[in-house]
Amino acid sequence: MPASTPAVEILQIGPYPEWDQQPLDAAFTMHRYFEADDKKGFLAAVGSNVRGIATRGELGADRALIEALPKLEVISVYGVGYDAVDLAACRERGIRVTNTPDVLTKDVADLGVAMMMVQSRGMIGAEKWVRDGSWAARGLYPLQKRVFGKKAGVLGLGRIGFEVAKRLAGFDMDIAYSDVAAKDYAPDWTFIESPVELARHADFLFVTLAASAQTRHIVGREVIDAVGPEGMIINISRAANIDEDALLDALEQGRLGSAALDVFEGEPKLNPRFLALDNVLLQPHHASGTFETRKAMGKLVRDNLIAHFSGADLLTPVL
Ligand code: 8YV
Repeated sequence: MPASTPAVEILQIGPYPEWDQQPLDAAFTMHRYFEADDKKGFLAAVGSNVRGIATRGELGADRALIEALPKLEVISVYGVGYDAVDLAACRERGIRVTNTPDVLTKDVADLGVAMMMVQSRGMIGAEKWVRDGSWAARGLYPLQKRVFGKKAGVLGLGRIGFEVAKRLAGFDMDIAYSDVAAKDYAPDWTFIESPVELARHADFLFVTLAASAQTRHIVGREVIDAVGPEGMIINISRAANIDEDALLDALEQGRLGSAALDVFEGEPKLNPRFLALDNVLLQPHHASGTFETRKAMGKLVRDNLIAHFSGADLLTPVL
């Protein structure tokens, strides 16, 4: 495989770390869409020669963008989720799509479990309690909720859900999961088909589903109420899997105990109602955000593009 194909023009939808940007710039002619103030004008100027898109999971590529690129052949996603890429538009034109599965699975699971621990044990408030002198002035920090031995529900036992459940087993939890069918690789965990029934079982409900039109708002009012005032919902998938208004209502009214969220509708802006709540832990969509994983993701984005333009098999094709 040639190490560089600088004549190939790629539209870059979002920024990458320097260690990814440099090799991309060496291998291709990169057009930085995210830096253009006038996006339409930018596309009009460079779009006709663009043969590839390098994007990020949450940014994807919509139909309008795809249609503005008549020579587009491949979209390489920096992320496992490709829900923001218009796959129908890609299929119509035979455009290939790649993502970065596997390399991020364990980091994402780690963060989900860490969010459960931090929120359940009140660690953010406890840290403040130490720093602002409350410990000395006001005494002992209020007691918090136990994690070990509780009931967990994993909604979506794919790669990430499986790693979450494996970790929860280390906390002696009673683990159940929901998916389209029972998984033979999960003989020790209980299959509960209905998300509402799973939520009823769970003290901690992990949302680990790949997002699609079918899973939109799968966690709606009924599921949220089934988790209930003592329970917690942890979302490390996509915001669209949860009905955010229903979640906010339940958190505000105490119908749901708490939530720990890494993803938000309209991120990086988020609904200001979240900021007024103290029963929610907010993270800036960084479940895959470790040096090790992001380097592996960047390499896969690059290697998929290089494979495509040198006629080799794609490493991690979606389409
Ligand atoms: C990344 C993600 O944070 O894998 C995904 O689908 O959303 C995340 O890993 C994101 O794609 C980086 O921009």
